[in-house]
Amino acid sequence: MTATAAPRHDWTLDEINALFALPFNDLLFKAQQIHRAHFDANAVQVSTLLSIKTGACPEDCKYCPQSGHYNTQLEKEKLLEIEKVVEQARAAKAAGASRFCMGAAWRSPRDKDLVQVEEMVRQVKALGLETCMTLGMVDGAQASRLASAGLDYYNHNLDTSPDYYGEIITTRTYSDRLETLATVREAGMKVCSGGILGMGEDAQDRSALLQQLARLSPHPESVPINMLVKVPGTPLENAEDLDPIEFIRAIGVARIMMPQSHVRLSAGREQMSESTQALAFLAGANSIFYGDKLLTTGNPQADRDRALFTKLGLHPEQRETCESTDSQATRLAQQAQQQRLNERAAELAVDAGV
Ligand code: SAM
Ligand code: DTB
Ligand code: SF4
Repeated sequence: MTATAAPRHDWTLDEINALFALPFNDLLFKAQQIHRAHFDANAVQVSTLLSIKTGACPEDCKYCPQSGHYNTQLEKEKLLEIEKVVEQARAAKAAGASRFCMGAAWRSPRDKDLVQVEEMVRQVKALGLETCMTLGMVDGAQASRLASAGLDYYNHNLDTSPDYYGEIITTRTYSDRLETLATVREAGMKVCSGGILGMGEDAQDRSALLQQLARLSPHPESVPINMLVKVPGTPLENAEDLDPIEFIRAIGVARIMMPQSHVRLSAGREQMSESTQALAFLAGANSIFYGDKLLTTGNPQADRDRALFTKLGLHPEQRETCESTDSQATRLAQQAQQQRLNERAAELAVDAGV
């Protein structure tokens, strides 16, 4: 496979397992080559998260502090007021984030809540930030409303392999998740979908999760790889630690399989050494959550992340998408207009016998 081969959606488990089985240095070299063929290797996309509705969730996701099924001592909160969300978004932008991700502990949004949520999208977007939401399952009408409000990304994770899924969640199915992802794509939004490692799954499950993500066509633009945050009170509070090297391998394999996607080093960074994070960037991770909090659990302090970026020579990725394309289009239009004016002036000069 060449570094710039077209993205594939037909990865077999044997192929994926073979990538995982490569000598670590070979895997990272391959991942770096592919990474450099598609991205600025030192740019990292920076997103900030906010929980806009916290806790009391009817779903039973065994990893989640927000599930109403477990006692995690979490302070529940109703849907936040729009002004509070905008205030947080403004602070995230001032701190250097280019995308603002809003998460709600819902199985799916109620239509009456969507009115408020749409306004959040409009107002956050008006600040010049990209917008992302994760609100649970959505139907076609809800997805269209979010897309019309200007929502750029919808996050909905597959979380784990189809085989292991039933060990983690019983209140919604894997196909429910795939259906929401298809609905989001159909509505024209960008897709953010990934999973969680370290939930007691085996190596085969990690391969199968990546296989499912890569089967999505097009690939999700954003692929969050979360390391389980073990929250007391959840059934996974005592899950066995996943070897960080295995976690880095998964990032490298994701990079190779989904070469054009942003792979996000997501939850779990607070518990990770700087060296592990540096290896994750080397393996092709090029996005992070930035800010002192994820949804309900901790994330590295912003100044620690700034220091890490400086140490590693990384810089926040500029919003290259619409902004630069727009400004390029504006510049080209201005140049064309200037040329027409010059030509007209020359014609007039000839007519006037100058
Ligand atoms: N309720 C919505 C849903 O599940 O679709 C959106 C919010 S939910 C908290 C978003 C994602 O956060 C989950 O799909 C899961 O991948 C991730 N997550 C939740 N708790 C986590 C934990 N303890 N460690 C790592 N990731 C976690
Ligand atoms: C994702 O994949 N990880 C983020 C985001 N998408 C919404 C959430 C991580 C949550 C970690 C646990 C918490 O803070 O509640
Ligand atoms: Fe609810 Fe989402 Fe947590 Fe599952 S992951 S319990 S759906 S908030």
